[in-house]
Amino acid sequence: MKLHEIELRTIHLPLVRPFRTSFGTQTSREVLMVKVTNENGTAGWAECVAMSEPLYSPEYVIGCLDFMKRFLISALRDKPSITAEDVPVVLKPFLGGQMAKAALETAILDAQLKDQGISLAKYLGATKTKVECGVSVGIANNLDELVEEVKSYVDAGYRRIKLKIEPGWDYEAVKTIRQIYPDIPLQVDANQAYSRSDGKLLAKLDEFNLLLIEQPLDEHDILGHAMLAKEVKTPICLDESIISLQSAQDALALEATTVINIKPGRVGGYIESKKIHDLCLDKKIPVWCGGMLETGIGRAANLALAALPGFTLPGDTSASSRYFKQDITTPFVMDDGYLTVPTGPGIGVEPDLDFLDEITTAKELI
Ligand code: NPQ
Ligand code: MG
Repeated sequence: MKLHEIELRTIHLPLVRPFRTSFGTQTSREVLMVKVTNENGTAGWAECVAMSEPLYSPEYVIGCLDFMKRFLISALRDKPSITAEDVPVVLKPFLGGQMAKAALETAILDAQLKDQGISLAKYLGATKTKVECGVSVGIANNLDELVEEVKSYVDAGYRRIKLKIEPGWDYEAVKTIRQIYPDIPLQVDANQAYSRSDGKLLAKLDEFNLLLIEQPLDEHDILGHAMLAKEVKTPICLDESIISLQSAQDALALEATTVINIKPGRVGGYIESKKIHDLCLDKKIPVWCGGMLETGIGRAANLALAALPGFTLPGDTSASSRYFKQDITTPFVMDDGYLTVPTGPGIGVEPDLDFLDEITTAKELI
Protein backbone atom coordinates (compact mmCIF):
# COMPACT_ATOMS: atom_id res chain seq x y z
CA MET A 1 0.00 0.00 0.00
CA LYS A 2 0.93 3.65 -0.23
CA LEU A 3 0.85 5.60 3.01
CA HIS A 4 -1.44 8.51 2.31
CA GLU A 5 -1.74 10.04 5.77
CA ILE A 6 -0.71 9.21 9.32
CA GLU A 7 -2.52 10.60 12.33
CA LEU A 8 -0.80 10.60 15.70
CA ARG A 9 -2.93 11.47 18.66
CA THR A 10 -2.49 11.29 22.38
CA ILE A 11 -5.48 10.37 24.52
CA HIS A 12 -5.98 10.32 28.24
CA LEU A 13 -8.17 7.76 30.01
CA PRO A 14 -8.73 7.53 33.78
CA LEU A 15 -8.33 4.06 35.33
CA VAL A 16 -11.20 2.64 37.35
CA ARG A 17 -8.79 2.17 40.26
CA PRO A 18 -5.14 3.06 40.87
CA PHE A 19 -2.76 0.37 39.61
CA ARG A 20 0.31 -0.01 41.83
CA THR A 21 3.39 -1.96 40.77
CA SER A 22 6.97 -2.01 42.01
CA PHE A 23 7.66 0.95 39.67
CA GLY A 24 4.91 3.20 40.94
CA THR A 25 1.19 3.90 41.00
CA GLN A 26 -0.72 4.72 37.83
CA THR A 27 -4.10 6.44 38.08
CA SER A 28 -4.67 7.07 34.40
CA ARG A 29 -3.48 5.88 31.02
CA GLU A 30 -1.97 8.19 28.44
CA VAL A 31 -1.92 6.43 25.07
CA LEU A 32 -0.41 7.34 21.72
CA MET A 33 -2.85 6.26 19.00
CA VAL A 34 -1.77 5.69 15.40
CA LYS A 35 -4.09 5.84 12.42
CA VAL A 36 -2.77 5.23 8.92
CA THR A 37 -4.77 5.86 5.79
CA ASN A 38 -3.73 4.27 2.51
CA GLU A 39 -4.34 5.14 -1.14
CA ASN A 40 -7.69 3.32 -1.05
CA GLY A 41 -8.88 5.46 1.84
CA THR A 42 -8.70 2.44 4.16
CA ALA A 43 -7.83 3.34 7.74
CA GLY A 44 -5.73 1.14 10.03
CA TRP A 45 -5.53 1.68 13.77
CA ALA A 46 -3.11 0.75 16.51
CA GLU A 47 -2.03 1.96 19.90
CA CYS A 48 1.51 2.39 21.16
CA VAL A 49 1.74 0.64 24.54
CA ALA A 50 4.47 2.86 25.99
CA MET A 51 3.67 4.51 29.31
CA SER A 52 3.93 8.28 29.89
CA GLU A 53 7.21 7.68 31.68
CA PRO A 54 10.01 5.14 31.07
CA LEU A 55 9.24 3.04 34.17
CA TYR A 56 8.31 -0.33 32.68
CA SER A 57 10.65 -0.08 29.68
CA PRO A 58 12.94 2.64 28.29
CA GLU A 59 10.17 3.87 25.97
CA TYR A 60 7.68 6.61 26.85
CA VAL A 61 4.89 8.42 25.00
CA ILE A 62 6.63 11.66 23.98
CA GLY A 63 9.78 9.75 23.10
CA CYS A 64 7.82 7.37 20.86
CA LEU A 65 6.07 10.28 19.20
CA ASP A 66 9.40 11.94 18.43
CA PHE A 67 11.01 8.65 17.29
CA MET A 68 8.10 7.97 14.95
CA LYS A 69 8.07 11.45 13.42
CA ARG A 70 11.81 11.95 13.21
CA PHE A 71 12.86 8.54 11.90
CA LEU A 72 10.26 5.80 11.49
CA ILE A 73 7.53 7.55 9.53
CA SER A 74 10.07 9.28 7.27
CA ALA A 75 11.66 5.92 6.43
CA LEU A 76 8.29 4.31 5.70
CA ARG A 77 7.16 7.21 3.53
CA ASP A 78 10.37 7.08 1.49
CA LYS A 79 9.15 3.75 0.10
CA PRO A 80 6.85 4.05 -2.93
CA SER A 81 4.81 1.13 -1.60
CA ILE A 82 4.90 -0.90 1.59
CA THR A 83 3.41 -4.01 3.17
CA ALA A 84 3.16 -4.72 6.90
CA GLU A 85 5.78 -7.44 6.42
CA ASP A 86 8.20 -4.82 5.03
CA VAL A 87 7.85 -2.59 8.10
CA PRO A 88 10.29 -4.44 10.43
CA VAL A 89 12.84 -4.60 7.58
CA VAL A 90 12.60 -0.89 6.75
CA LEU A 91 12.73 0.13 10.43
CA LYS A 92 15.55 -2.22 11.45
CA PRO A 93 18.37 0.37 11.02
CA PHE A 94 16.80 2.47 13.81
CA LEU A 95 17.79 0.75 17.03
CA GLY A 96 15.39 0.03 19.86
CA GLY A 97 11.96 1.63 19.94
CA GLN A 98 10.02 -1.64 19.73
CA MET A 99 6.80 -0.11 21.03
CA ALA A 100 6.89 2.71 18.50
CA LYS A 101 7.73 0.28 15.70
CA ALA A 102 5.01 -2.16 16.77
CA ALA A 103 2.34 0.55 16.68
CA LEU A 104 3.22 1.56 13.12
CA GLU A 105 3.45 -2.04 11.92
CA THR A 106 0.11 -2.91 13.51
CA ALA A 107 -1.73 0.09 12.06
CA ILE A 108 -0.39 -0.75 8.59
CA LEU A 109 -1.28 -4.42 9.10
CA ASP A 110 -4.81 -3.46 10.15
CA ALA A 111 -5.31 -1.43 6.94
CA GLN A 112 -3.73 -4.18 4.81
CA LEU A 113 -5.94 -6.92 6.26
CA LYS A 114 -9.04 -4.73 5.99
CA ASP A 115 -8.31 -4.32 2.27
CA GLN A 116 -7.92 -8.10 1.98
CA GLY A 117 -10.96 -8.87 4.13
CA ILE A 118 -8.90 -11.06 6.49
CA SER A 119 -8.97 -10.95 10.29
CA LEU A 120 -5.74 -10.52 12.25
CA ALA A 121 -6.54 -13.79 14.03
CA LYS A 122 -6.69 -15.67 10.73
CA TYR A 123 -3.55 -13.92 9.43
CA LEU A 124 -1.59 -14.97 12.53
CA GLY A 125 -2.85 -18.55 12.47
CA ALA A 126 -5.30 -18.51 15.37
CA THR A 127 -6.92 -21.81 16.31
CA LYS A 128 -9.26 -20.58 19.08
CA THR A 129 -12.39 -18.45 18.91
CA LYS A 130 -12.27 -17.36 22.55
CA VAL A 131 -9.46 -17.00 25.07
CA GLU A 132 -9.23 -17.59 28.80
CA CYS A 133 -8.85 -14.41 30.81
CA GLY A 134 -6.49 -13.67 33.61
CA VAL A 135 -6.22 -10.47 35.60
CA SER A 136 -3.30 -8.55 37.03
CA VAL A 137 -3.83 -7.28 40.57
CA GLY A 138 -1.83 -4.30 41.81
CA ILE A 139 -0.04 -3.97 45.13
CA ALA A 140 -2.73 -3.08 47.67
CA ASN A 141 -2.69 -0.79 50.71
CA ASN A 142 -3.21 -3.77 53.01
CA LEU A 143 -4.20 -7.45 52.91
CA ASP A 144 -7.92 -6.76 53.47
CA GLU A 145 -8.06 -4.54 50.41
CA LEU A 146 -6.12 -7.14 48.40
CA VAL A 147 -8.59 -9.86 49.38
CA GLU A 148 -11.52 -7.65 48.47
CA GLU A 149 -10.08 -6.83 45.05
CA VAL A 150 -9.13 -10.43 44.24
CA LYS A 151 -12.57 -11.59 45.32
CA SER A 152 -14.22 -9.14 42.94
CA TYR A 153 -12.21 -10.61 40.03
CA VAL A 154 -12.80 -14.22 41.00
CA ASP A 155 -16.51 -13.49 41.30
CA ALA A 156 -16.44 -11.83 37.87
CA GLY A 157 -15.11 -15.10 36.43
CA TYR A 158 -11.41 -14.47 35.89
CA ARG A 159 -9.64 -17.79 35.45
CA ARG A 160 -6.19 -16.81 36.64
CA ILE A 161 -4.97 -14.26 39.16
CA LYS A 162 -1.63 -12.49 38.95
CA LEU A 163 -0.42 -10.61 42.01
CA LYS A 164 2.07 -7.81 41.64
CA ILE A 165 4.83 -8.25 44.22
CA GLU A 166 7.85 -6.35 45.54
CA PRO A 167 10.12 -6.82 48.59
CA GLY A 168 7.83 -6.42 51.61
CA TRP A 169 4.69 -7.35 49.63
CA ASP A 170 5.17 -10.96 48.61
CA TYR A 171 5.01 -13.94 50.98
CA GLU A 172 2.10 -12.76 53.15
CA ALA A 173 0.12 -11.43 50.20
CA VAL A 174 0.44 -14.70 48.29
CA LYS A 175 -0.21 -16.79 51.40
CA THR A 176 -3.40 -14.84 52.15
CA ILE A 177 -4.81 -15.33 48.66
CA ARG A 178 -3.71 -18.97 48.45
CA GLN A 179 -5.50 -19.77 51.73
CA ILE A 180 -8.76 -18.33 50.43
CA TYR A 181 -8.41 -19.83 46.94
CA PRO A 182 -6.43 -23.09 47.32
CA ASP A 183 -6.95 -24.15 43.70
CA ILE A 184 -7.12 -21.01 41.59
CA PRO A 185 -4.35 -20.62 39.00
CA LEU A 186 -2.09 -18.03 40.64
CA GLN A 187 1.13 -16.31 39.62
CA VAL A 188 3.20 -13.29 40.65
CA ASP A 189 4.95 -10.45 38.81
CA ALA A 190 7.84 -8.50 40.36
CA ASN A 191 8.67 -6.12 37.49
CA GLN A 192 12.42 -6.40 38.25
CA ALA A 193 12.06 -5.49 41.95
CA TYR A 194 14.35 -8.20 43.38
CA SER A 195 18.09 -8.78 43.27
CA ARG A 196 20.30 -11.82 42.78
CA SER A 197 20.62 -12.27 46.55
CA ASP A 198 16.85 -12.75 46.96
CA GLY A 199 16.83 -16.42 45.91
CA LYS A 200 15.97 -17.74 49.38
CA LEU A 201 13.19 -15.21 49.79
CA LEU A 202 11.63 -16.08 46.43
CA ALA A 203 12.03 -19.83 47.10
CA LYS A 204 9.63 -19.37 50.04
CA LEU A 205 6.92 -18.84 47.42
CA ASP A 206 7.44 -22.44 46.22
CA GLU A 207 4.96 -23.70 48.82
CA PHE A 208 2.07 -21.88 47.10
CA ASN A 209 2.01 -23.85 43.86
CA LEU A 210 2.34 -20.77 41.67
CA LEU A 211 2.23 -21.07 37.89
CA LEU A 212 5.28 -18.81 37.61
CA ILE A 213 7.29 -15.88 38.95
CA GLU A 214 7.45 -13.12 36.34
CA GLN A 215 10.55 -10.98 35.83
CA PRO A 216 11.99 -10.96 39.35
CA LEU A 217 15.31 -9.36 38.34
CA ASP A 218 16.66 -6.56 36.17
CA GLU A 219 15.70 -6.73 32.50
CA HIS A 220 19.36 -7.16 31.50
CA ASP A 221 20.16 -9.82 34.08
CA ILE A 222 19.65 -13.00 32.07
CA LEU A 223 22.42 -14.81 33.95
CA GLY A 224 20.84 -13.80 37.27
CA HIS A 225 17.53 -15.32 36.18
CA ALA A 226 19.31 -18.51 35.12
CA MET A 227 20.94 -18.74 38.57
CA LEU A 228 17.66 -17.97 40.31
CA ALA A 229 15.91 -20.67 38.28
CA LYS A 230 18.20 -23.20 39.99
CA GLU A 231 17.31 -21.86 43.45
CA VAL A 232 13.52 -21.80 43.13
CA LYS A 233 11.15 -24.58 42.06
CA THR A 234 8.50 -22.21 40.71
CA PRO A 235 9.01 -21.60 36.97
CA ILE A 236 10.60 -18.28 36.02
CA CYS A 237 8.84 -16.31 33.27
CA LEU A 238 10.57 -13.40 31.58
CA ASP A 239 8.64 -10.32 30.51
CA GLU A 240 10.78 -7.14 30.26
CA SER A 241 13.90 -9.12 29.19
CA ILE A 242 12.28 -10.53 26.04
CA ILE A 243 12.51 -7.80 23.42
CA SER A 244 12.93 -9.91 20.25
CA LEU A 245 13.02 -13.44 18.86
CA GLN A 246 16.78 -13.41 19.43
CA SER A 247 16.45 -12.52 23.10
CA ALA A 248 13.86 -15.27 23.54
CA GLN A 249 16.21 -17.82 21.94
CA ASP A 250 19.07 -16.64 24.17
CA ALA A 251 17.07 -16.71 27.40
CA LEU A 252 15.80 -20.22 26.61
CA ALA A 253 19.27 -21.48 25.67
CA LEU A 254 20.66 -20.10 28.94
CA GLU A 255 17.75 -21.65 30.90
CA ALA A 256 16.84 -18.28 32.35
CA THR A 257 13.14 -18.82 31.62
CA THR A 258 10.80 -21.78 31.10
CA VAL A 259 7.68 -19.76 30.27
CA ILE A 260 7.45 -16.61 28.13
CA ASN A 261 5.13 -13.62 28.36
CA ILE A 262 4.65 -12.21 24.85
CA LYS A 263 3.72 -8.55 24.54
CA PRO A 264 3.69 -7.39 20.92
CA GLY A 265 4.71 -3.85 21.86
CA ARG A 266 7.75 -5.06 23.76
CA VAL A 267 9.06 -7.21 20.89
CA GLY A 268 8.36 -4.81 18.01
CA GLY A 269 5.04 -6.10 16.72
CA TYR A 270 2.73 -9.00 15.93
CA ILE A 271 5.01 -10.44 13.25
CA GLU A 272 7.90 -10.81 15.75
CA SER A 273 5.40 -12.09 18.35
CA LYS A 274 4.30 -14.82 15.97
CA LYS A 275 7.95 -15.86 15.48
CA ILE A 276 8.47 -16.11 19.25
CA HIS A 277 5.24 -18.08 19.53
CA ASP A 278 6.39 -20.50 16.81
CA LEU A 279 9.77 -20.98 18.47
CA CYS A 280 8.12 -21.69 21.83
CA LEU A 281 5.52 -24.02 20.31
CA ASP A 282 8.35 -25.97 18.72
CA LYS A 283 10.28 -26.13 22.00
CA LYS A 284 7.13 -26.88 24.06
CA ILE A 285 7.63 -23.69 26.06
CA PRO A 286 4.26 -22.32 27.26
CA VAL A 287 3.52 -18.72 26.29
CA TRP A 288 0.85 -16.28 27.36
CA CYS A 289 -0.18 -12.82 26.21
CA GLY A 290 0.82 -9.97 28.49
CA GLY A 291 -1.07 -6.73 28.91
CA MET A 292 -0.17 -3.05 28.92
CA LEU A 293 -3.49 -1.58 30.03
CA GLU A 294 -4.54 -1.44 26.39
CA THR A 295 -7.66 0.24 25.11
CA GLY A 296 -10.02 -1.83 22.99
CA ILE A 297 -7.80 -1.20 19.95
CA GLY A 298 -4.77 -2.94 21.45
CA ARG A 299 -6.91 -5.45 23.33
CA ALA A 300 -8.57 -6.64 20.09
CA ALA A 301 -5.20 -7.33 18.48
CA ASN A 302 -3.90 -9.08 21.61
CA LEU A 303 -6.91 -11.41 21.58
CA ALA A 304 -6.08 -12.42 18.01
CA LEU A 305 -2.54 -13.31 19.12
CA ALA A 306 -3.70 -15.09 22.27
CA ALA A 307 -5.84 -17.32 20.05
CA LEU A 308 -2.74 -19.05 18.63
CA PRO A 309 -2.22 -22.66 19.73
CA GLY A 310 0.93 -22.05 21.81
CA PHE A 311 -0.87 -19.68 24.17
CA THR A 312 -1.65 -22.38 26.68
CA LEU A 313 -1.77 -20.16 29.77
CA PRO A 314 -4.40 -17.48 30.43
CA GLY A 315 -3.03 -14.01 29.68
CA ASP A 316 -3.46 -10.51 31.08
CA THR A 317 -6.15 -10.09 28.43
CA SER A 318 -8.80 -8.78 30.81
CA ALA A 319 -12.18 -7.22 30.07
CA SER A 320 -12.30 -3.49 29.26
CA SER A 321 -14.01 -2.88 32.62
CA ARG A 322 -10.92 -4.05 34.53
CA TYR A 323 -9.26 -0.78 33.57
CA PHE A 324 -11.74 1.69 32.09
CA LYS A 325 -15.22 2.97 32.83
CA GLN A 326 -15.59 3.70 29.13
CA ASP A 327 -13.41 2.12 26.44
CA ILE A 328 -12.72 3.72 23.05
CA THR A 329 -14.21 0.71 21.24
CA THR A 330 -17.26 -1.43 21.96
CA PRO A 331 -16.18 -2.82 25.33
CA PHE A 332 -14.75 -6.32 25.61
CA VAL A 333 -17.02 -8.12 28.03
CA MET A 334 -16.07 -11.40 29.68
CA ASP A 335 -18.37 -14.38 29.32
CA ASP A 336 -17.70 -17.25 31.73
CA GLY A 337 -14.08 -16.13 32.05
CA TYR A 338 -13.49 -15.88 28.31
CA LEU A 339 -13.18 -13.06 25.80
CA THR A 340 -14.24 -13.62 22.20
CA VAL A 341 -11.60 -13.22 19.51
CA PRO A 342 -12.70 -10.59 16.97
CA THR A 343 -13.48 -12.03 13.53
CA GLY A 344 -13.91 -8.89 11.41
CA PRO A 345 -11.25 -7.76 8.93
CA GLY A 346 -8.00 -6.48 10.44
CA ILE A 347 -8.14 -6.05 14.21
CA GLY A 348 -11.92 -6.31 13.90
CA VAL A 349 -12.87 -3.24 15.92
CA GLU A 350 -13.20 0.51 15.32
CA PRO A 351 -12.74 3.38 17.75
CA ASP A 352 -15.68 5.54 18.81
CA LEU A 353 -14.49 8.76 17.14
CA ASP A 354 -16.67 11.10 19.21
CA PHE A 355 -15.38 9.67 22.47
CA LEU A 356 -11.84 9.62 21.09
CA ASP A 357 -12.07 13.36 20.30
CA GLU A 358 -13.38 14.03 23.81
CA ILE A 359 -10.30 12.47 25.44
CA THR A 360 -7.71 13.66 22.90
CA THR A 361 -5.00 15.88 24.37
CA ALA A 362 -2.87 16.31 21.23
CA LYS A 363 -3.26 15.43 17.57
CA GLU A 364 -1.23 15.86 14.41
CA LEU A 365 -1.45 14.73 10.82
CA ILE A 366 1.56 13.75 8.77
C1 NPQ B 1 3.39 -6.30 33.30
N1 NPQ B 1 1.17 -5.22 32.94
O1 NPQ B 1 3.00 -7.41 33.03
C2 NPQ B 1 2.58 -5.04 32.98
C3 NPQ B 1 3.11 -3.88 33.63
C4 NPQ B 1 2.42 -2.58 33.53
C5 NPQ B 1 -1.12 -5.87 33.26
O2 NPQ B 1 0.54 -6.23 34.85
C6 NPQ B 1 0.44 1.90 32.44
C7 NPQ B 1 0.83 1.34 31.23
C8 NPQ B 1 0.62 1.19 33.58
C9 NPQ B 1 1.41 0.08 31.20
C10 NPQ B 1 1.41 -0.79 34.74
C11 NPQ B 1 0.29 -5.80 33.77
C12 NPQ B 1 1.21 -0.08 33.56
C13 NPQ B 1 1.62 -0.63 32.36
C14 NPQ B 1 2.00 -2.04 34.68
C15 NPQ B 1 2.21 -1.89 32.37
O3 NPQ B 1 4.48 -6.19 33.79
MG1 MG C 1 5.11 -8.26 33.74
